Amino acid sequence: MQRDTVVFDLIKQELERQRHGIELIASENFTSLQVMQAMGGVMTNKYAEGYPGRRYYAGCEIVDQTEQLAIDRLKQIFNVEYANVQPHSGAQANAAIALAVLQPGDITLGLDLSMGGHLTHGSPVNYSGKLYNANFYGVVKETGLVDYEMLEKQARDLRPKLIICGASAYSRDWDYKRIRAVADEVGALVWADIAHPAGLIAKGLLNSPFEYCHFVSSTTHKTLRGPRGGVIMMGKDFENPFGLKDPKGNVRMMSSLLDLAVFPGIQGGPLQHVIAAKAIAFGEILTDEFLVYQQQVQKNAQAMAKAFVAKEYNIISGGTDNHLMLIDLRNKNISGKKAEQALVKADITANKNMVPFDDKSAFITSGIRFGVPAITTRGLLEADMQFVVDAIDKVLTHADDEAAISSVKKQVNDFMTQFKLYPEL
Ligand code: DSN
Repeated sequence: MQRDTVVFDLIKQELERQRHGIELIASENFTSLQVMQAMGGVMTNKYAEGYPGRRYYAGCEIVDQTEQLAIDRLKQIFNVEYANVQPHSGAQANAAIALAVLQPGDITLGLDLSMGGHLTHGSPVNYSGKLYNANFYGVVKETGLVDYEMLEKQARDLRPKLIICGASAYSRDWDYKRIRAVADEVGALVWADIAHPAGLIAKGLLNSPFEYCHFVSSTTHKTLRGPRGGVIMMGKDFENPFGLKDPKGNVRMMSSLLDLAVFPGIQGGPLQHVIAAKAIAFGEILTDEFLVYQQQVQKNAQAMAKAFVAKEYNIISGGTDNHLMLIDLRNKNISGKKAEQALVKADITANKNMVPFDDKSAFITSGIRFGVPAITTRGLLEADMQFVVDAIDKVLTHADDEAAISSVKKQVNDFMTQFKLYPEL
């Protein structure tokens, strides 16, 4: 077969884009070379429906070992009893939990998407809002912090079957204990989606949800810095309290119900090349080097937030505990959409984002979200955050000035040459 130079040229262009720019999308990161190599390896050829030791295909002896390694390492990272590493993405992990726990029409309670929540937590445009009776709590307008009183009131009024915590644009830690207390009071199960802060939780830098939340889902490619994918975990397995049944009508332990929900519930063949890459990434997470990385993520986020506040940018909640921050741009007279478009011209990549109580649509938005996991992997330190914030500020205050943006782009490209990315490629 002739080499497809068209596609490989585009892949090369994407590598150059990643090398030259400042990557601030909070959900992105750069995997290690060995994680990428595993994803491009021969395990992509293998069908392995089922789980290690109980597959529907022959020839799974080797992929059984990589999948078991991924499971064992993930359990060790978070000190948990149950892990499923097959979800193809965070959204798939979330769909499997919903399928295992909920019946159509059941009541759920999650953080509103417009307040920092996620599509899969009940948004009307997602299956989670179409199949289930989805309800929401928000954040307090004055503080930007999760409105736990509203959450408790909603829980008592609605008596949901499932309370969902976790967010994609929230810069503070969560009070899982408080959520579990009201869940126990109203007879609800609790699910934490830690897709964003998982790396910080893995290294003990944020509260752990496992003692208080029945289910925990995550992606593996954000702060965990692994391949694109999802996982489901439980601190402790349990016999489900609602008498939930498997497709044959048997009441089962939650671990069995979750496994069945992933396969055959919502997925077919697992991506064994990605699972091998997950196993490698989980091995990396177990090292002390990864602790130093996560500590730097937190330090960089705090340094960046401080530099923005000094320039009178309005960070929701006033700062950050984790790897990201959400900025309300209304006092800067620029929309999130225009800010995103101007920044990308200077090779600074970030995403527009609704802010709590936004008066603009999700396509325009009043806010922008910045995260530091990717630039921290590149090697940027606290002192470098001033350069990054100065560059962003110059672009946002000269958003219609092509010459000014082009001069920032040159500075950005020159600055990033000192931080090597995949020099082997
Ligand atoms: N979790 C979203 C993000 O934070 O970018 C993607 O689904």
